[in-house]
Amino acid sequence: MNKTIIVSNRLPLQVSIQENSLEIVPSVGGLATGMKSVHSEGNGIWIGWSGIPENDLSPDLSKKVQTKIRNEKCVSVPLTSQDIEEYYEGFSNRALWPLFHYFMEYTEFEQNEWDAYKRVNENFAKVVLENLEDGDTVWVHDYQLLLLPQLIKDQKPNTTIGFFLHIPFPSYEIFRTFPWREEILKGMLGSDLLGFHTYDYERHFLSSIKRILRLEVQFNEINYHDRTIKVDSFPMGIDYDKFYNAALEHQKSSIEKSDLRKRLEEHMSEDKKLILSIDRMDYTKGIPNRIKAFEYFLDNYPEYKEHVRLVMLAVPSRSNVPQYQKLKRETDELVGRINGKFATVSWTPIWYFYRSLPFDDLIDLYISSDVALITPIRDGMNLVAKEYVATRTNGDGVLILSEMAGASKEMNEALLINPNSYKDFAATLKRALTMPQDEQKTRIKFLQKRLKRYDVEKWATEFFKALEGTKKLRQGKVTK
Ligand code: GDG
Repeated sequence: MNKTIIVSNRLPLQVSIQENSLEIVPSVGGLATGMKSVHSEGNGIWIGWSGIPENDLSPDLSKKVQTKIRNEKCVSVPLTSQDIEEYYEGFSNRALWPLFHYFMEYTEFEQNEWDAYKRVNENFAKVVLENLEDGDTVWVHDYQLLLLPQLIKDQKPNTTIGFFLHIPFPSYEIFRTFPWREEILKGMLGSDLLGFHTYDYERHFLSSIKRILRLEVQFNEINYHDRTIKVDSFPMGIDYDKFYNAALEHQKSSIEKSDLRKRLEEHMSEDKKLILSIDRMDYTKGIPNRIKAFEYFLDNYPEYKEHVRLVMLAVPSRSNVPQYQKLKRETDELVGRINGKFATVSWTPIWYFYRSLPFDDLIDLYISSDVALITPIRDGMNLVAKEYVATRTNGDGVLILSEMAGASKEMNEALLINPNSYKDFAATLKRALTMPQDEQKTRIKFLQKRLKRYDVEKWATEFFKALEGTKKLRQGKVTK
């Protein structure tokens, strides 16, 4: 029986090793949820890194980890600390991530890191090939594995391969600066279907294909080595019911409120509003911009002093990469400076949490906020914006969303802003804080309807259906 192999940098599980115990906990993130039906069907498997460097494990322990992971229908790709340093923190996060998000000034092109990127993609290919049988389908995820599709196709040309990019694909003018641009594009072209969050990313990719590789592109199909490769956009959704139902549950009067919720509610009244922002601590998310724009707002609309509070959750991320350390320092300083400038004995304008919170706290934050401020400088999609909307079970709440987030393309009823214009930002925040309930409800209703219909499971099945469609196309060609 044919199976599906999902491949991503990290496996959807957490491995924890204590002195005598080895524990594996499946993660419940968006991707894992979306892939559930694909992964659990038949003898499907998921291939990726376990999160533990191989050199930290004795051969015996490594075997035990592998067996336990196998029980979860996963196979781990062994990576050493050096691989992680050069391939993940290095090439993936110091070259590809900033370049694809238009942060040219942060981009570092190091030959040894490119070599490591190739080596690790080959390691992934080896593990995939060991587990691959004729007729299987492979679905590869994200920018850490751009070379993998071609590495598989070279060895097993009949395999159906799909690739989905979770971050933006930049315009040709940006992408052309990349020293290994041909190799990256050819790596991706090992796929039969390439998926992006938005039509714009798809368009940018096709433009690079035409101008760098000089390949023929017809509408959304590329002719390459006698093959036809399909390119399409599949905007990723969320597990809508999970967020909506969790919010309903938290609002039941029979449920004991958490301390966080009680503290948040102390600040809620007719004339006091909570503004929420949640992101990974990443320079693409526009955190310093947001704080400075909030300062501009308080300076220009002083009547809101003591009446609004920004609750800002920044989740630690990639803290070994220098630019992320710099961002953390800058954020700490800005929050300190602005709280120092405006605070009174009874009011602190910014509540800043630098940590990851449990799911239930996240729901409490979502349901307790009057406005969500999601203002990345550049973002592939942004699922937080969608989760906020899903939890508004009473139909109220206002989403302010950056035009630079992929999500803005399908969330027109949000208040869309350019995050670089403080003036626009402040005027929009004022508009959100004074928006009549009826208007809030109309906007949220439209947004919810769309998010419920196109949830993460639908996203995965649509991609998979299109991928299976390419298989039929190829088989048709062979029998003709
Ligand atoms: C990449 C792309 C694209 C956040 N804090 C906590 C927490 N979260 C969860 C949120 C949300 C997820 O993390 C973040 O997803 P985003 O989409 O906002 O951002 P990235 O991590 O940058 O993801 C992005 C995505 O891939 C999917 O393709 O949308 O553009 O950059 O689900 O809820 N969860 C918990 N505690 C926290 O403190 N439990």
